[in-house]
Order: sequence, then structure tokens, then C-alpha cells
Amino acid sequence: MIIDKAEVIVTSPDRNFVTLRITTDDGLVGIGDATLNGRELAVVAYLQEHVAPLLLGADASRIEDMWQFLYRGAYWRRGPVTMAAIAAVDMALWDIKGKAAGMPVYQLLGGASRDGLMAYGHASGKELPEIFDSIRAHQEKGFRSIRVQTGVPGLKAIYGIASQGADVGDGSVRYDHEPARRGARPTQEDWDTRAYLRHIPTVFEAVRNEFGPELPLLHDGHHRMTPLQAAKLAKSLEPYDLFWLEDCTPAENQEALKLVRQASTTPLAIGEIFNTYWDYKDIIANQLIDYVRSAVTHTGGISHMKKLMDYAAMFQIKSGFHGPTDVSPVGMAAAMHLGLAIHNFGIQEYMQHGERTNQVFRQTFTWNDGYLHPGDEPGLGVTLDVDEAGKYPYEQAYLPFNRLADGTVHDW
Ligand code: GCO
Ligand code: MG
Repeated sequence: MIIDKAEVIVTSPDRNFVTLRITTDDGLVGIGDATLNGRELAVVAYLQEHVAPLLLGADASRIEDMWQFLYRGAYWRRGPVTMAAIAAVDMALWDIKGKAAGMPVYQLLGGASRDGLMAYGHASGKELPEIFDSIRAHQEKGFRSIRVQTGVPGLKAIYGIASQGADVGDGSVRYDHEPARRGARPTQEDWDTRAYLRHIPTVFEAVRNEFGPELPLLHDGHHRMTPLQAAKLAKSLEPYDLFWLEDCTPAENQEALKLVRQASTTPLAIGEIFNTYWDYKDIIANQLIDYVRSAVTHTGGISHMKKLMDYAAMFQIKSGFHGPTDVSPVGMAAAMHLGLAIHNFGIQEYMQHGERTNQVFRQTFTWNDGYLHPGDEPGLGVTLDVDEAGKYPYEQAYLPFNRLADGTVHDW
């Protein structure tokens, strides 16, 4: 199992995806996701220029050793670019190991701890009728847990609203569909925290009244509040019994979460922009979060995330792995295998890729009655169709950003 080829494939069917494809001398092929939304080519260069030459001639079966070599051997540690690159290598090697063993990756991680993975989808709307319709549409698609994002009176464009986005080709509209954002400059959105804090509880009250107490509801604050504002938000949403409130405040300032905790019992989810378990060390030990939001793609791959989740398990903290459409189907599959195997799985985000993406990445996962399952093909269960991928060249794209009314840049 000697690596004799390591290729980086960039494709942009609905949005940009970066995939590492490793081939061994005995003909096994493994793929890994290295997509870092809006900064894709930095990871491509890291992989192509610095990692691929080190992979050639290496033993593909030594996953942990390769991880440590790439992490410690670079001297420069952590960071989204490094950790996405290492994640792709790690995923590709697990894919190869599964194929060599004739087993799906979850079997190699200890086997299934459950029958399927409860997943949540993204409902949204500018106003209540649109939000209600969107929740119903998600329920019809099988979702049993639903994230709700809302417009705010007075604000023109805001994170998470699908009707601001574009059609992905299968009739569904996404807020973050990249072609809508493509262009030389990032789009500007607007933000007003006080208006948001006033409006948001009224929306959750209306949603609870309409859909009853059972439906698990989630919400993403997308890093916009100060600690005190985050505490106010968590407290004001408490009557609506959220499954979680995500990224209520930028998590670089981890001490701040103590304030949020003291103010409310709304469960907190954090970590989609973290990239190692070091980022979680204190907030887990101090019991300041309830769900780990990392993506396998951005946090060093399956090997590193398994360690993170085992550490979190000691504190009764569960997984809520990041699963937006900018995590490729390969990264999603890795999350599903890991989620199926670990005991402390919580929920999986599942935004659903568009038709073109599903043609490029052939997948074996199943989606039944609100539950995902990665399938039982050896490895990760995803095949990259290189010819199909070649039809969609890279297009420069940026995430949007925010300015306040006076022109100040604010967290997006
Ligand atoms: C989520 C996230 C995404 C991110 C996106 C950035 O909870 O799914 O917040 O919507 O904004 O992944 O690339
Ligand atoms: Mg989020």
C-alpha cells in the first residue's frame, strides 16, 4: 500500500470543492475533502506544493503516523488551511483502509452505535409566512429537526435566508449558493444587533405556536453578538426550548461564554470555525458548550475528530458536525461514518447538495425518515467522477460580509 499518486482536483458544480485523490501501487483510490469556502486555492497550494510530494512513496496504511508527521513535521501548527489539508489526507487514507479491509469506515471506528443519524435542515424566510412554508417544505423532505433563520425588519440582506440565494438546479433555493455570490468582490450585507434581538423571540414564539412543542428547533447567531448580547439572546429564547443556539458570540473569546451560561439554560453549539481540539480544550473542560460544531473537513479529519469527541464525551458533550453545502459530499460522508460510530453523537447538519454536485460526487449514503446513514460500501462510499468534475472549472467566489449602518465592518 505505497502511495504512488496524489492529485488535487478542483471542481465547481454548484460551488467550489477541493478534493485530494490518493492512489496506491496496488490500485486502491482514496479521496478526501479539503474545501475551505472562499479560500479554496490556499489549500490547493498547500496540498500541491507542500504535502503531495511528501505523500509519494509513503505507506498508505499508517494513518496516525501520517497525521502526526504532517502536523508536527510542518513546525507551523493549526490554522484552517493546514488543518483542512491534513483532514483531506486523513480522510483519503481512511477511505483506502476501508477499501483494503472491505469494510465501511464506520466499522473500522468501532462499528455502528445507532441505526441512523438524526439530521437537521435549514428553514428560513424574510417573514413568518415564508418561514412557516419553508419549515413545512423541510418536513415534507423528511426533516424532523429544523434550523430557523429569519429576516429582521429594516435589514435588507441577512445571513441564512434562502430567498436571497439562487436555484441549485433541482428547484430548491439556497442562501449560500455560490453562483449568486460569484464575482470579484464579496457581497455586502447589513446588520443591526438591537433590531435582531428585539425581533428573534417573536419569531420563535410564532413558530412554536404554529408547530407545537415537539419539533426540535435550532438557530444560528453566526458570531454577531457581544457576550452580554449573547446572554440576552439565550435568555430570551429559553421559553421556546431550542435544541441549540449556535455561535451566539465569536468563540475566540471563550471566557465570555460563562456569562451566557449563567444567564440561561439554552443549549449552546460552537466550533464550525475551530480547527483543532486545542480550540475546544477549555470550553469543553469548563462545560461551556453542549455541542461540538466542527466539520471533519476543517478539523484535521476523522482521526483528530475522533479524539476530540472522546474528550467531549467525558463532559457529556455531543456532536453536531458542520454540514453546510460548502463541505463536499466526501466531507459529509466522513462525518456520517464518524457520527454513526461514536457514542456521543448528537445531531448532523444536512443542507443537501444540488444535482450537479451529486453528479460529480457519486454517493451511497441514505436519507430516510429524518435519518442519514453512510451506507455499507467499503471505505467512505463516495466516488469522484473526474470527467464530470472537469466540466466545472474553479470560479473565484467569496462569502458575503457585514457592515453596520454607520459603515463599520461587523462579524458576518
Ligand atoms: C452553518 C454555517 C454555514 C457557514 C458556511 C461558511 O451553520 O451551516 O454557519 O452557513 O456560514 O459554512 O462557509
Ligand atoms: Mg453556523
